[in-house]
Amino acid sequence: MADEQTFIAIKPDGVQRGLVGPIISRFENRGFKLVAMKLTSPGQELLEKHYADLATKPFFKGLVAYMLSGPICAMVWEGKDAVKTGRTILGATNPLASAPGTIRGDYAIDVGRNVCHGSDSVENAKKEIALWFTPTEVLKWKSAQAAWVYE
Ligand code: IDP
Ligand code: MG
Repeated sequence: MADEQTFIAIKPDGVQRGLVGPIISRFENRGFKLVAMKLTSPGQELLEKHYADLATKPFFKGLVAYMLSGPICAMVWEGKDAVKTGRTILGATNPLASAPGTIRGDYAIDVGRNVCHGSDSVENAKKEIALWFTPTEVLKWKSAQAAWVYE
C-alpha cells in the first residue's frame, strides 16, 4: 500500500543538534512523501500517552523529561511499507546496536538520546498520528515524483 503512514519525530536532542534537515532528507531521498509536519512542545500529558506502554519502566520518568526538554519536530511520512521501512531508516533502539547508515547508527550513542522516534506498527502509527495531529493537519496531495518512485 503506497498510502501507508508512519509517525516520525525528531526528539529534542535531534532538533538541538541541527539534525532536522538531515533526518528529513533521508525520508525524502528514499521516496517517501511528507504529509504533516510541525515543530511542537506537546506537554507532559501527551508524552505520557505517547509512551504509555513504557509507564512501568524504570527509565519512564527520565524519558518523559527528555522529551519535554525542547521542541520536537513531529511528522507523518507516507509510502509503501512506510512503518517498517521507517524503523529500518531509524535503526535499533540502542544506537550502539544500530548499523552505520541508519539515523541512530550515524548520529547517536546513548539509548536515552537516540534523536528520533518511529512508529513500530501500522496500528500504533494510526494511534500516534491521531494523538499528535488533527485530521486537517495531515494533508492529501499528489507528489509529482510518485510515477518515478513506484512502478
Ligand atoms: P523505540 O523508540 O525504538 O521504539 P522503545 O522501546 O519504544 O524504543 O522505547 C522508547 C524510547 O525510550 C527509546 O527510543 C529511548 O529513547 C527510550 N529508552 C528505551 N529503553 C531505554 C533505556 O533502557 N534507558 C533509557 N531510555 C530508554
Ligand atoms: Mg517504541
